[in-house]
Amino acid sequence: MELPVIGPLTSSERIRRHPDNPVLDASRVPYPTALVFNAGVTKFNGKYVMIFRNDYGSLADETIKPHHTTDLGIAFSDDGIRWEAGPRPVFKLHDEEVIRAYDPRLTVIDGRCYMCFAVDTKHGIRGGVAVTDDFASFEILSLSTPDLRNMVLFPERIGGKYVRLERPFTVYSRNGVDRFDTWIAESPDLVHWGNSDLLLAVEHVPFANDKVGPAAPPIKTNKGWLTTFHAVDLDPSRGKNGWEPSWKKRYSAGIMLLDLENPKRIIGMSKEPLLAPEAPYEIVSGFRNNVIFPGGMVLEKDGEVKIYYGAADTVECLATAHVDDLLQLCLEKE
Ligand code: BMA
Repeated sequence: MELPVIGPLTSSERIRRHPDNPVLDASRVPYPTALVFNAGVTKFNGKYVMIFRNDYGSLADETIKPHHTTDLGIAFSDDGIRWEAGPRPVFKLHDEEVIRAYDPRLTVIDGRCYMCFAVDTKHGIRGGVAVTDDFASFEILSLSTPDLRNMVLFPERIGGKYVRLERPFTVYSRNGVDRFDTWIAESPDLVHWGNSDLLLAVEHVPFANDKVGPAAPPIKTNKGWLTTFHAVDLDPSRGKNGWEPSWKKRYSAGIMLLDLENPKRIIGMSKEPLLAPEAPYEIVSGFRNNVIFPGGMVLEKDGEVKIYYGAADTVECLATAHVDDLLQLCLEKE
């Protein structure tokens, strides 16, 4: 299959990277870690909470490479900008069958904090949903069949059902290559998931040629559910770009608006990336450069939206925009 080449990409003018970026990195975590990124962030009982992916492998030791040794750490903040990491990781899955859990996404529903996460197992990648009230103990409610990941929950039931976005890995039916799309599913109890539908396909997004999937969990606005997505383009001519021998992908963030009552309906989507890799911490000296992966979105009372994102699979960053500007991006015609 011929890959359409996606040229240079730039970020929207409606969003600003925070001057304190990265807001969290390995140097500010009080235990050994190599990469701190792809965090889920929410507000819970008046505090900002972040659960981040902690890849603690060593670059020097081939047997414990980062991206292979992962647990989840926690950080708290009073203002969403200055973060303090907790003394130890809070979540880890690893046994004979399970390799690791990663890429947490947090959503508060009816006063409880739910966490979606990906699980690499020896028999495929599974999507998990857990719940916690204290960020110390987590009850796992469900694990999907493989291959599925990047699940995010909506912050309330819609038509009586819990709803999530997800990204199955449809390798066989998509000619054996990455061509992964965003799907939407619902559940009566967060355990049984079904009524699945395709929501957003790669070919609908002008800045993707490889995969599009959920990013941060949606936020509610008076015009609809506002949600980011990750959009990946692959260029086989790209070579070494980071610490790995070869990295040919670029991850950007897009934004779209879904109908409040029927989130299977996309009201609008920006045809341009919201955030494309441009800042030094996104494009140089990372594990995988050119990766932006939002995992948390907080709507403040004054209309500011904080978007937290992993940069270069190495650090955690923050960008801000006004909610009206984000809605306009989704609604304006080209
Ligand atoms: C995916 C996942 C993400 C990561 C991305 C870019 O396969 O591992 O966690 O951010 O690749 O490396």
